[in-house]
Amino acid sequence: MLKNNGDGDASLPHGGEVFLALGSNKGDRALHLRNAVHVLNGNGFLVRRVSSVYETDPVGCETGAAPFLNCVVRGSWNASPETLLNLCQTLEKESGRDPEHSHWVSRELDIDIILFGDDIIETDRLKIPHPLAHKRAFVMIPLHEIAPNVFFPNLRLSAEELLKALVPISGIRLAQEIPTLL
Ligand code: PH2
Ligand code: MG
Ligand code: MG
Repeated sequence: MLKNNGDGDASLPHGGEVFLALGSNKGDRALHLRNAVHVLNGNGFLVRRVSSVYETDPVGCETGAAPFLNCVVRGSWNASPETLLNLCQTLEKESGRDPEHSHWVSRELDIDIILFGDDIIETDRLKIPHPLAHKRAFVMIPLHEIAPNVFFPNLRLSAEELLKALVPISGIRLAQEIPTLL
């Protein structure tokens, strides 16, 4: 069986590689992302790699929404995807995000689980691989930057192959003024 273990820990049941997409378009965007990386790392999510930070035009948000900062974080997690989701949601709330938010409005912090090893999960709370990830340049460009060969088990394609299918790409640029988050 194919394992998304890249240079991760193959002894973990899910192949060891978890990818999170982080986004912020409200408040001190860089601070929200930086804080999220550090708090994740201190709470059982071993951060191995963080992509560059990209500034991206909002997709599908309210009119006049500010641009996002987006990045992708690669790491390992040795508990269930549900407990990782709980941690992500706690972090989102702690950063000031309105818990009643709709999916498509501006937010201080959004953390989406993109890939959880080779797992395919479809529950009310969790859909992994994230069902829209492969259509979003603000996910696929940073993902491809740090893991071009990572495999989407549902689509049976790599990040590289999926990114190629996304052209033309617009509304995304390197956020030059943001120092690396790790
Ligand atoms: N997240 C959304 C909706 N739209 N647009 C950009 N550019 N970046 C995001 O992270 C983003 C978005 C819902 O999660
Ligand atoms: Mg999201
Ligand atoms: Mg989300």
